[in-house]
Amino acid sequence: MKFLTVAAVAAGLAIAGSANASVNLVTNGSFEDGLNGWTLISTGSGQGYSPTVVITTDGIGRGYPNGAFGEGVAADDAAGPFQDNGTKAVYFSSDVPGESLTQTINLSAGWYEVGFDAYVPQNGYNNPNDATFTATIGTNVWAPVLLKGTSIGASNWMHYSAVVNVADAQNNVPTSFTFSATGFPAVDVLVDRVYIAAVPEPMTWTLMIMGFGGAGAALRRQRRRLAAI
Ligand SMILES: [Ca+2]
Ligand SMILES: [Ca+2]
Repeated sequence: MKFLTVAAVAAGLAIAGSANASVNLVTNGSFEDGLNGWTLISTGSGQGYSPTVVITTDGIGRGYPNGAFGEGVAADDAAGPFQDNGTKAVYFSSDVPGESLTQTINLSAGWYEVGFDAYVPQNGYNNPNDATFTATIGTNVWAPVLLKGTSIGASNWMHYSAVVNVADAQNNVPTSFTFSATGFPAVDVLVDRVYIAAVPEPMTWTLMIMGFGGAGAALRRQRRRLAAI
């Protein structure tokens, strides 16, 4: 049937041309299965320490550890690949550095797009100190994202991504995403839609190696004004 032939060709082009249609190598990057697939490592304790948890992002306010200290958090609506359409996200709120999520991923030599979405709740945004979120793939360390010092703002899902080259074939490369507080108390952050996907080698644009770029500024929702909790 001619119709089916045309449809197959179109699907092939989409896969070749966009990370959006390739495979997410991260297990449970949507956090819809809680922390399954991830190893959580905490390096802090004491006053201001709160364990990283997975909470529901359905807009309904709940107290920690089931919610973001009373603020209803909307589901991740940032633009970008691998939309999960779910209602779970991981929540980092400790004021004591740091908390990291790690999993090992088989990577062959080549180019990869890595990304995640972040959301700073109003209560966390009102905390006086900044915090960072960053990623490492094997020996590659990305410039940390400042959660309060950038345009992410409060109560807004923002997409971050970068393109990275893995020079040598690596098996079971540890891939880590790390939240670090820079003071007490520090900004909180929710993270969702973590992905790593193979992409074609960049040819003509300035490489963004080891540097995140916010890509959702033009698309972000108008900030909601919520009363401080
Ligand atoms: Ca999710
Ligand atoms: Ca905090």
